[in-house]
Amino acid sequence: PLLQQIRETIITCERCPRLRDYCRGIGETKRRAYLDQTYWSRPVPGFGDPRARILILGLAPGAHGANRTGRPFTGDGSGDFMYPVLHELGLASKPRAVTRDDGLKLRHAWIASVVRCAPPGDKPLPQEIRNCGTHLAHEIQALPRVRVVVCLGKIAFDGYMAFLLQTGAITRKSDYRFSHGAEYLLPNGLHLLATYHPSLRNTNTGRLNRLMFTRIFLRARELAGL
Ligand code: DU
Repeated sequence: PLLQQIRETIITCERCPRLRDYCRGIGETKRRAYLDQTYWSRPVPGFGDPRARILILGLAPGAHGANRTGRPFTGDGSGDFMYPVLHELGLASKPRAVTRDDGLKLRHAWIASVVRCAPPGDKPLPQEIRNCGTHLAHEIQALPRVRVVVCLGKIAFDGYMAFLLQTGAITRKSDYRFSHGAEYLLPNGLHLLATYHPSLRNTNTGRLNRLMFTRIFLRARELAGL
């Protein structure tokens, strides 16, 4: 009920006019392969297991991924890389995420992003990250069992650091530096893990391969006591 309420609040959010205009615009022009589809084009709530111990945090919805389907990492190359790994480790019920009603379920995990609207050039403004922080705060408050946060990519990591600073959970961002495999224990007891982002730009070039990504989630499971 609480998570359902938060979901509604996120979906109907209009706090960032620039992002709302941009997302609606994407849904009007579309990508050729998806011309027959109605894009979600609204802010994207997190999804997963309400008892999640692992929070997986991206930066923002993909323009033709989550902004199209309405569920994080669903229907784009990043999700096609990530979900098979989550499935292999028992964190997802299926290896593929296609639509928001494909029946996929997460176990022990919740997937969300620092910003809930697709931003132009994948670059949200600092004010937009601050605006969106309340949505993340609400979801985290409603997920009391989370012990580990996995940040997908440097921009998500920096965004989460900005969020932690804003909420007073940390006092200095400079104590936390992004690198693939970086691991921190936050003052509030949460473990923080960083990985390269599973975007095609990283996975097609071999900067991030499946084994590297799998190892991050093996560690997340371990830190979560799973
Ligand atoms: O049917 P429901 O329990 O209200 O789930 C709603 C939503 O959450 C659906 O997208 C499945 C997902 N979910 C999940 O991924 N893992 C769970 O353990 C429970 C629900």
